[in-house]
Amino acid sequence: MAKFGVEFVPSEPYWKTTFYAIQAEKKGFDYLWITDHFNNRNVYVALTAAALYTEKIKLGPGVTNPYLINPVVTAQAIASLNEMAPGRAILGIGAGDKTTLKSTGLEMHKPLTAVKECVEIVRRMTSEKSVTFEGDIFRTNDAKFLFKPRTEIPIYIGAQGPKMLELAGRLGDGVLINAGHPKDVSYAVGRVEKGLERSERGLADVDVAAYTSFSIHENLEKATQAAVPVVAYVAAGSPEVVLQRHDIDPEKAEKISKALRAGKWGEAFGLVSSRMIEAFSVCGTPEMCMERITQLLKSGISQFVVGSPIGPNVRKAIDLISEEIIPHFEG
Ligand code: F42
Repeated sequence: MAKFGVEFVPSEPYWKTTFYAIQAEKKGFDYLWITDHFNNRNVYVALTAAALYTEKIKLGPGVTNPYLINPVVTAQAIASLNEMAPGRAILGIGAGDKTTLKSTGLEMHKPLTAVKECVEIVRRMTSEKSVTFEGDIFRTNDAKFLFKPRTEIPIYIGAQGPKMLELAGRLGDGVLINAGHPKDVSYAVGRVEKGLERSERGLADVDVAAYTSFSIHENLEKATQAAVPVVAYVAAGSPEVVLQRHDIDPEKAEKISKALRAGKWGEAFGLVSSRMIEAFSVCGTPEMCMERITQLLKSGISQFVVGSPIGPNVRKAIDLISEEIIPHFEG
């Protein structure tokens, strides 16, 4: 049985994200992920509001990073959330978005090491009385909480590059793969499996999530129009190897990137091709989305996350997913 997650970007007022969270829980979603970028609303405030108005959905940042937020503060925040929503907190950690980090003056120094040390510090802070840690990047000296955290908070690693995917397999309770095409997801699952070998675990021991750009509507054209802006950003930011995997001309992606940087939205969005939509989103009518999810499940995922934009109208899209998609994959 597939698990379903939903991702919200806290770019809208808190009451709206909370409303969507309540709706998602009622409509059968198992996981709620909120993205973390300093230039949007604060992720833990959004999660706290959602926690107060929900009862069973699991919820957490998808994903925070060790550069902007020190691991002990991440441990404190997630332990506090887990007190407010007992046993429901989940934690997504990744390297962080390069562009946003740059604008804060932070360098993404040794991302693999930073993520690995962050995972260890969070795990130890939420399970041990006092933590002394000597890492390459982080250190703690007899760090302890003055409250007792509930333990066992699952940690998911947000990963794209081959080494980070392996690290996720080696260390994570789960992995958030930022892709929605079977070619990318199969590749990623292969790397996760490599990491799993080193931890003497198998694929069934971790929750492998496809964290997708998703857009659903009964009318294909409307679903596609909603997906275009997100796909423009993904295409512009994709490494050449990924563009090649989908037969996308890197020059075209570079043109989109240039237009986005210049704020020429019309030009950028006009350059998005149907091949890019197919490669970088799960988009279309309920039947089309169902077919893609079936393929992704065959690639080895255990959780399917519907991410931004979700559809031309988020509330209606959540209804449509719960009526047409989730029941199809239950049981
Ligand atoms: N980023 C955010 O800032 N906010 C979000 O809400 C968010 C959500 C999200 C969800 C799922 C997901 O998969 C990613 C998400 N991201 C989000 C993006 C995430 O933070 C990363 O930017 C993204 O996953 C890309 O990182 P990556 O996993 O591809 O790792 C990068 C940094 C990388 O270069 N990886 C290489 C690899 O092969 O995996 C490793 C490079 C390497 O080996 N580095 C060495 C080391 O020790 O780290 C040393 C290099 C040196 O400095 O000498």
